[in-house]
Amino acid sequence: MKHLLKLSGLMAAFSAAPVWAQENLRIDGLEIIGEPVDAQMGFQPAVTRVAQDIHDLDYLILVIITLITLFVTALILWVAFRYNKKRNPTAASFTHHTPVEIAWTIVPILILVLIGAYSLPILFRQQEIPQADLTIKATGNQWYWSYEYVDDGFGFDSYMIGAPALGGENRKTPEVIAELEAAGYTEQQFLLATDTSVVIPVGKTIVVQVTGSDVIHAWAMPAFGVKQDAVPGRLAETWFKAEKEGVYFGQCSELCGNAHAYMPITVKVVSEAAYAEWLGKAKAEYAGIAQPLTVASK
Ligand SMILES: [Cu+2]
Repeated sequence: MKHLLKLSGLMAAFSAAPVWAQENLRIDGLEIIGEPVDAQMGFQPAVTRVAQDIHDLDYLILVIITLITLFVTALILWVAFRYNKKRNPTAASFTHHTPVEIAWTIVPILILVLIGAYSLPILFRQQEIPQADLTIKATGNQWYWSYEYVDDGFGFDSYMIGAPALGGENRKTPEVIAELEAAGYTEQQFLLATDTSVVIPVGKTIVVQVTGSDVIHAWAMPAFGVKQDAVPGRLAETWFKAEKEGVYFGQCSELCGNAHAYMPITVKVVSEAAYAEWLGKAKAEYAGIAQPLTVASK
């Protein structure tokens, strides 16, 4: 019910004020880096060590599976041509070949050990949460994200610009485009850009505590190599250290209901000075606003 009230309030706000109230918290001049592009073949650019690790692991495994596929295809072709009925009318009748059987057991084990030797350290690096410079709590709701800057005692909700975009029609109306532009985006970023964004300083370790308030959501940011389920009643942690200033887009990545596609995530990675300035304004802007959940201070 609380969410419905919030949603109806938000819709009223949209119709009443096309220019978003967040304008004074805008950070201009940031390059949009983390977004999908037309005809994209690979991943979004990696701006954290973890994301780079994931790309490297993907490349390693791509090489391995390509070699295996070529090898198996060559074997099939060799057998089909060399041992077909015309070229090899009398088929061999043996059923076992011990050296070959040992080889096809040992070689896959070695391949798996090789993959494990690369993937396990990467997995540990993702899962071992370092000391945080900044802790943010992200709560998934149907269908928006709430953020709490737990060190600084404020929080805010983050809705897609143009939400709710349900109904199967193109909801990229002129009003929504105007809102996107007022917030510093283009219509290309419809379905990705949010009214408020998570703002973080560049090169700092950010720990994100992730939970859900109603159903399971997932907080995912491709350019950071981060994807963490938001499970009601549980507090999960993930972390990243973004090395490049810019705007990055992510999506809820756990099917959470009919507006699942309309709860994107926008993160702005900014210089330390710009972050300090934003933090001052954000504290003033959000002071006194009812917090989505109790704020724990460190
Ligand atoms: Cu979802």
